Amino acid sequence: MLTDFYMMAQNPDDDLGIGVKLETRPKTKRPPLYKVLILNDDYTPMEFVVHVLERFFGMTHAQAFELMLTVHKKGIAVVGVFSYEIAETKVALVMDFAQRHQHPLQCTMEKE
Ligand code: TYC
Repeated sequence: MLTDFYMMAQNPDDDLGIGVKLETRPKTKRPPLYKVLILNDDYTPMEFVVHVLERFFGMTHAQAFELMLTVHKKGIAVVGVFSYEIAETKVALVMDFAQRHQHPLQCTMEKE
């Protein structure tokens, strides 16, 4: 919703067709959002994925179990939408946690 006002010369004879743009308010763009996705694999235990979703994405056990099953069946799912910094941190935390437990679970992010 942009509203720009143009002030033209007062005397129509002086009007050279050059408008002076007056900003009504500063332009502020909302920062882009990023989807955090979790991918299926054949080896990570289902309970581990459920635990990850509870621990890092604040889901209840029921929500986490349902989303884990969605990923298991469909291959991929969005687990949340965040600012760049939060998404990056969540991905790093999940990847580190999975690696430390020697599971091949993959977590990634993409611009919305
Ligand atoms: N497919 C895994 C299994 O059968 C479970 C799983 C679900 C793994 C979701 C990763 O993101 C995942 N043990």
